[in-house]
Amino acid sequence: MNGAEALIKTAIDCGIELCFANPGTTELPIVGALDRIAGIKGVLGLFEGVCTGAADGFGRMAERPAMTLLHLGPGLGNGIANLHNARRAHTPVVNIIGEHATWHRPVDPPLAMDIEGLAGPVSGWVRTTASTKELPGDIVEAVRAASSGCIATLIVPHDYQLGACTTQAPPFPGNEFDPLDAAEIEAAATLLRNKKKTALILGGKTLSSEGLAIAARIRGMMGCDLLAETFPARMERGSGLPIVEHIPYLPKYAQAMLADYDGVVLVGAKDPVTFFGYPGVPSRILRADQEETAIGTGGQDLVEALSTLADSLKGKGVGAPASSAQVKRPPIPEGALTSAAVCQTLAALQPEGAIIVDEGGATSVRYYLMSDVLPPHTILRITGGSIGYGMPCAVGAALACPDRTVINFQADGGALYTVQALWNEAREGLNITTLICSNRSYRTLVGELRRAGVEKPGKNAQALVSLTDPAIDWISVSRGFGVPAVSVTDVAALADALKRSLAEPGPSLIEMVLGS
Ligand SMILES: Cc1ncc(C[n+]2csc(CCOP(=O)(O)OP(=O)(O)O)c2C)c(N)n1
Ligand SMILES: [Mg+2]
Repeated sequence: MNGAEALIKTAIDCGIELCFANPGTTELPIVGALDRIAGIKGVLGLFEGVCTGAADGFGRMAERPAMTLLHLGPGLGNGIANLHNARRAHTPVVNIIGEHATWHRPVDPPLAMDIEGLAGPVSGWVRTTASTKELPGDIVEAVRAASSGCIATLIVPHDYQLGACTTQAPPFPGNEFDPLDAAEIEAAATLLRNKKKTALILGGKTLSSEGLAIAARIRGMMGCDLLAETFPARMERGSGLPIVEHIPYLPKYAQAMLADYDGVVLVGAKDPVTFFGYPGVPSRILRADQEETAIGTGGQDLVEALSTLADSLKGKGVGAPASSAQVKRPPIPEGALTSAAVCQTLAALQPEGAIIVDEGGATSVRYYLMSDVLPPHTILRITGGSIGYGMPCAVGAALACPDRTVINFQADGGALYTVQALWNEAREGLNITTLICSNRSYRTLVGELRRAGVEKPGKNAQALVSLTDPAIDWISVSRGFGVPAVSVTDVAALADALKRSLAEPGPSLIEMVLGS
């Protein structure tokens, strides 16, 4: 067995099933090993941002890592933006990056660069394999590190992939959480008991069905509010689960939401801050006089932390646990195809168990107000704010959950960063409906310009925020990648197209030409 085969065999033993790859010469021994050692499906991404975004979507839904296989520094570089999103989402991902043979590296060949330096900022664990015999152990450690909710990047020189490997991999230990911090839990319990108006701000795994049920119990006992971080990596929603509002993206709305709390408890969420620094607007959304405490910080099990907090409050609060909400669907709206109408049409038609990948930009904002008591569904959001995540994330989510419907609620600008993911949808026959929010602009940036005092962008600025001249021909783009597509300009046509798409297996794309 050579090093590459040992790498693949060990990865399979650690539970890796999928490899999103865009290989080159320095990864070819691993490509060959994928053929000789069965157990990992290779999925070619036509751009590395597709590989990394798909690994993010897979990891969010499967709750275990997929592998990426990327070519040297430049390949990793192309994948960085979606690794950034995955890092912010605490998604488990294992990157395997080929490196030049150790004997070739000193001549500084053209593709050589500092791969560790590039990997560091997005990775919780980075290593360059030191010899063939270290490879099996390195893979075990990489998968273990990733499983704790981070990106693990293993850089493997070409000659070590080719060398004979006789070492046995150590057993895969699985993921272990750090022990809970009793003082943290006590501080949170004290805040909830003593402060008048309080909220739990939830993030990470606390937005799972189990976590939300515990949060609802705490709300029932203490009368606190439940809020979610702005762009959660994954959130279960719908009937049977408590309604949890997201902290808004825009500072003034976020400040308004949080202004009246005497204290908040963070559980898997960070201290709320504005996305950007605006002159005269504080970066932190909470004021200094508002008390804040956090539980489950570090590598602890967040659901266990929340559950322990709930147990410690038992009998000391007032009220009963919140009851489940009944399903309430809005009707299909009438009239023009506005952002609100699009959101309402989706809410009216999305099936139970849908996975909604939201990179809807300015269009999807209102969806949340209309969808919190729909049949149960899962939301994946753009946790790191780096656009171009939606298309590949949908691919990864669909591969993780082949029996569920994936709806990619996708702004046009963001879609075009990683549009090649449509080809994967066609190639794998994935059950994904892509709703393109075709406002033919970087609408969010037009709003940001306005906030910066530019009411009417001039010709030059306009050219940098508009997607016209020519408008993107979405039907041709989509069909070109093998995905059937239609374009709609009114609500009735959207409802028809969406119903048809949801009823048929396989991918399809609907361009929604938006007025406002
Ligand atoms: C990788 C990356 N590049 C650039 C940006 C800056 N940016 C924020 S929103 C935006 C435009 C979004 O346009 P679109 O996806 O069409 O959504 P819309 O605002 O039109 O709803 C850009 C370029 C970003 N967030 N991430
Ligand atoms: Mg747009």
